[in-house]
Formats: sequence, C-alpha cells, structure tokens
Amino acid sequence: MADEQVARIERDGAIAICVIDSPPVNALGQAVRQALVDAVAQANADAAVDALVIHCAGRTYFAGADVREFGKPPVPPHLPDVVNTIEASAKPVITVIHGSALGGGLEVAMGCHFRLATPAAKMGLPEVTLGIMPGAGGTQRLPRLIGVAKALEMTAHGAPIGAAEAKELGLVDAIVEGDPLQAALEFARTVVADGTQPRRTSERDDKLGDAGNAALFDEFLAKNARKFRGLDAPAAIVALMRKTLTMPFAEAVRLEREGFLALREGPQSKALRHAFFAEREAAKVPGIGKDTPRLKIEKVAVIGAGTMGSGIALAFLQSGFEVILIEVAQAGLDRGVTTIDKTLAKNVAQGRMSEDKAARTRNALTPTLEFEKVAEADLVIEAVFELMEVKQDIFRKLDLHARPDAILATNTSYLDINEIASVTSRPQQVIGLHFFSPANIMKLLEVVRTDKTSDSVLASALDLAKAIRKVAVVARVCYGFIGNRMLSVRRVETEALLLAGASPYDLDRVVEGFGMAMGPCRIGDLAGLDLGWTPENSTGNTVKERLCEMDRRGMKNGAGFYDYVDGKPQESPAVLTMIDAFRAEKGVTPRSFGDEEILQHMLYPMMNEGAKILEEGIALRASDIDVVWLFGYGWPRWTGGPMFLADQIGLPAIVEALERMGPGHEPAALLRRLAAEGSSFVEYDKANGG
Ligand code: T1G
Repeated sequence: MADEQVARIERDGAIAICVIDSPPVNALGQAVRQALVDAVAQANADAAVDALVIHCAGRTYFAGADVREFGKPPVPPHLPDVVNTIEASAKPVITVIHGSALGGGLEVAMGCHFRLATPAAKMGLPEVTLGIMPGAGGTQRLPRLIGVAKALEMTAHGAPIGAAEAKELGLVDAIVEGDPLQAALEFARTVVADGTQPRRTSERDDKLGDAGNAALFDEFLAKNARKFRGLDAPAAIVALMRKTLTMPFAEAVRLEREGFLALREGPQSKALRHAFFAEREAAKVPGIGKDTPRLKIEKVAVIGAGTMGSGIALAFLQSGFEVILIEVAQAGLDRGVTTIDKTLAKNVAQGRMSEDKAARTRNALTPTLEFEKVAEADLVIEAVFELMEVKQDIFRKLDLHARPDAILATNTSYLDINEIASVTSRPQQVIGLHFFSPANIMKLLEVVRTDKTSDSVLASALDLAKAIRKVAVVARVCYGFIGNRMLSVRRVETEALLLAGASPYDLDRVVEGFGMAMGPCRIGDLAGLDLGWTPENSTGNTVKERLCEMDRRGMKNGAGFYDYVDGKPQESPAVLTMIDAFRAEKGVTPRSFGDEEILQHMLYPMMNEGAKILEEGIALRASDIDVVWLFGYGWPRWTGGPMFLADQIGLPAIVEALERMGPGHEPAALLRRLAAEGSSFVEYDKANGG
C-alpha cells in the first residue's frame, strides 16, 4: 500500500475519489505512483463504485515525475505502467487539473478518460527542458488528443499552454469554475448517469492524420535548427514522433521509453537537471527565512535614465511597481522616457502587452529632475556613471533626502559597495542590485550584500527579485562580484591570446561553437570597447585600447574588432594588420592556436576564478556561480554552467591544463584540493549546505 501521507481515498456516493497530497508540487514519486495504482484497483474491485475521480490537493496538479529520483535506479510501479493502468480501468476515470499539469503529470491526465481544468490551469510536456523526452506515453497520447503538429510543437519546445487553448485543442473536455473537486464529481455523476463508457486516448486515431507526413517533421526541425542548436533532446523527440506515430501504440511507447531512458542517462540531461535545481537553490540564503522581516516595496526611485536606468525602470514598471525616474538634465531624462515609451509600444505591437496594460504601465512612471522626490520611494536604485566619486556623491545626497527606512541600492557592476555605503549614516540599508543589460530582459540579478547589509534588507531584495521575475544570486563584495569578476579573467585571457597569435575571429568562433551566444570580441564590440577609456588615460597596452585609439569603439560607432555593415559583423583586415603590428612592437612572435587550446584558455581560467570566488565566500555555492552564467551571460544551459562543466571535465584535468598555461594561471587552492581528493564542486556544495 502507498504511504498514507501522500494519498487518501474518499467517496461521494458511487464516485470514488483519489486525493493525492504530496507537497510541494505532487511530484509523481514512488509513493504517489503506488497510490494511483491502488486507487484504480480499489475502484474497479468495489461494486458500489461507478467511477473514479483523481484529484490533487495543494497548489498544483502533478508537476511531473519526481526529478530527484532520476539519478537513482527506477522503482516500480513505473510511470508508463501507472498511466496504462489508469487508462485500462473498466470504470470511467475523471481528473481535474489546477495549477500545472506538467510532464508525467499531463501524461497521467491523458491516461484518464475525461479531463477538466480550472481557468488558470496550465498543461505541458517540459521534459525537453530537462534534456529528456516524455517517458510515459506523452509523445503518443498528446497527438491523439490535439493533432500531430501542435503536439510536436508542445513536446519539442516544452512550453505549456493555458486551459482555454487546451479546451479548444481537445486536450481537456471542459473548463470548470469554482471548486475543482466538486466540478469533477458533478462531471463524473453525469458520465455515470449517461452510461458513457471509458474513452481511452491510446485507442483514438482520428487526429493522427499527419502521422505519416514526414515533411511536417522535417520542416519543423529545419525551422527550429537555430533554437535546437547543440541540444540532443529536441531532435530525438522529433525523430521519435516521426518514426512511431504510425506504429501500434504499445510498440511506440516502448520506443519512447527507450528514448527517454537514453536521454536521461546522457550528459545534457544531467546538466539541465542541475540547472533546474541550481536556480532554486540560489534563492535559499542561510539566515534568511520566512520569519525575516521584510520592507514593503511599492514605489521605486531610479537615479539615472541612461541605458541601465531606463532598463531598470522598465523592469519594475512591467511588474506593476510605481517608478520615479530621476535625471539631472532634461535631455537625459527625455532620452530615458523615450526608450521606455518605445519598448512599451514594441511590446504592444508584438502582442506581448495590451494597449491598456501599456497605458497603465506608462502612467506608473514619474520622470523628474527633482532629486528630492526620492523621499517618496521605498527603494532607491542608482544607475549613474561607473565612477566611485559620482556614486558616493549620490549616496551622500540619498542619506539626506531618502526616507530613513528606504533601501538604498546601487547598480554598480564592479565597484566596492562597502565603500559606497560608508558615506551614509545607514550602511545597513545599502545593497547592490546588479542588473544585466538589457535590464528589463536579462533574468539575472546579482544581489550584493555588504559587510553591513541587514538581513531584512537582503530578504526584501530577494523577494523583490521574484516580484520582478528575476533570478537572484547573492554575492559578497569584490571587484566584479561573481559574473563580471570571471568575465574580467576571460578578458585578460583574450588579450593574452591575441598578443600570442590567436585571431579575434577564431576566439569568437570557438566560444560561439561551444554554445555561448557571443564570443569575447563580439561581446566587447556590443558593450563598447571604450567603457572607462579616454584618449587621455589610454595606455595603448592592449588590443582593445589600440582599437579605441583607432576610434573603433565597437558596434556603437560601426567598427570595433569587426566592421559593422548594416549591423552585421564582418572580419576586418585592418584589425588583423594592427594586431600584427602590435605583436611586433611587443616583440612577440605569433604562434597558432588549435580550437581545443583556445577553448581551454577561454573556459578554465574562469572556472579557476570561480573556485577563488567560492573559497573567498563571495558566492555561497558553486551552483550559484553556474546560475550567474546561465542567466546573465548566455552560458549554454545544456552544459550546466562553468562549475558543473568543470566537474564533468574532471578537476585534475583542469589543474593540469592551468599549470601548462603557465604564469598567471596558478590553480586556486580549493580547486587543487578538490582535484587531489577526487572530489567535485557538486560535492563541495553538498558538504557546505549548498
Ligand atoms: N520533481 C521534484 N521536485 C520538483 C519538481 C519535480 N518535477 N518540480 C518542482 N519541484 C520542487 C522544486 O525543486 C522546489 O523545491 C519546489 O518543488 C517548488 O518548485 C515521465 C520524466 C511545477 C511550475 O519539468 O516547472 O515528468 O526548492 O520553486 O515556481 O515524462 O516547479 O522548495 O525544495 O519551481 O511554483 C517534468 C518542473 C518532469 C516541472 C512550480 N516536470 N517544475 O513552480 O515552484 S520530467 C517539470 C516546475 C517528467 C515524464 C518525465 C515548477 C512548477 P524546493 P518551484 P513554482
């Protein structure tokens, strides 16, 4: 019998009810699977029962298989067998979906004979986001319910659909208002009264018209080639469905199960599962609990209406906050407001936002030149020029004008926030909220706690991150915190390789081939090569400065490492000539670099810096460092992040490679220790409560 804690069987007249209650998301762990099998057996053995309702208590319907079981040997009853048992029931099985029916959860629902959904319910097969494919009949039952094309799209992309669309497609029979269980009971009584027989999805083929249409699958794959680049699961799903939808159901699900098991054991799924849990672990900060007092934040003042300031303002506006946008000059303020207006208009034009919502969002913005308006704000974020003196001047004024309980945040990318806080009388109210450009789009938010940031301010910032749909990672103060500190290491490495003989275009090709959205030189052009550079302070000691001296400042003025023709990057012979001359001037005889050697130089020093960030306590976990790179810099998610990838490569191999790279690449003490112990960053996190 199943563990009583996850399920209970109730009766309502001749309707049996299997209530699953397994917080937090009714994941289909072994006890839940057993409970479902038992419930079907009991209902069919009891002559007094005419139908069975499967209902989930708590905040959501089954959220899928229990992903925490994946690394362990599968324990029966296996989910495909559970779904088949439900479907084979001689008595009608009705289920009602609230919250999310995802993966195995939707597969269970599709094994039922009738499906209901609440208006806000969502349904999907997100297995592909975990590097696997459905393993309990999803690739076979979904097309039978909604047709091949839509099922292919839902399964290969993994995005959920809402209840209304599900009803329209035929995935659910009805949308029910009010109490879901009562609605399901009423539906069940009608099924019984009408004598409606169980309707088994696996026996339906009326929507499989496109099953043999190979072109549909091939066109889908071609259309999504860029999106699926580097990923195993989407292509495997398309191939599996292309091959099996014309087969007998039993043979098809057998092949599906084989495909699921093969992907589950693969490196990409392990990495994607790591990423899934790492994101959730990052939100857990020792010492910050539900009982930590929070500050109410409704009105936000943003100081500086430049690229970052207007992006930050948008991030809050789009999440329903009131925003006061403060500038020192009208022209700057107007530019910021124009950026915001243009973005809102674009959201409306692209159907991402209604006119009404855009208008309400815009009305929540108060642009002003009056610094004193910070007094109205619960939170103030400065996003002004990246110079310590400028930021300290702002914080001195904030100390005078902001409310005593207001949170004072800086968006600095690199600077010492302890030093910024030191000019105020309230350092405990000061925190770093480091957004990533474009701030209204990039998911990562580095929440930087100073030596004096109070728990209450930190807890409020973490809640705020959730409220504006950001993924927060807590960092301590150091130059560049987590992400930019590691990026700086790669920037140094890039310059060293260029000087030693590597082409900027090879560096980008190798890093983009690894899966990063952009290589180091393209990133430099995008961000602007002249950040912090002036002709007066130029040393001419790096390729980047030489480019600035050539007035090649990056995309912003049409030329950097690349020439930009209609916005498209083109390799520049002039740049290669300059670099050759630069090497000669430095007395360096250039040598060639193979792709693998380039990649090791681009990755390993960053992993090494991550180990230093960890041992210095700047980051709480190695997995937090992965989250920073996954959500802030477009690191290929299917590798899990720099620290997870380092584990997969093997720490001893990384130590050896760093030693081969010579001076400036000394392995971090923690990296050496873990390598020597045959350990890993994952083990380090487990041992340190990560
Ligand atoms: N297994 C185990 N734990 C899970 C889980 C799952 N499937 N989903 C969530 N959790 C944990 C999560 O780690 C967190 O734990 C807590 O629940 C709350 O999650 C055979 C094989 C359902 C939309 O991919 O998308 O089925 O941190 O913070 O924001 O074909 O969780 O509190 O300790 O995300 O309200 C397919 C994954 C599995 C769905 C809720 N299913 N989950 O979001 O809460 S593969 C999925 C989600 C599969 C079958 C295949 C979301 C959510 P803790 P949360 P949320």
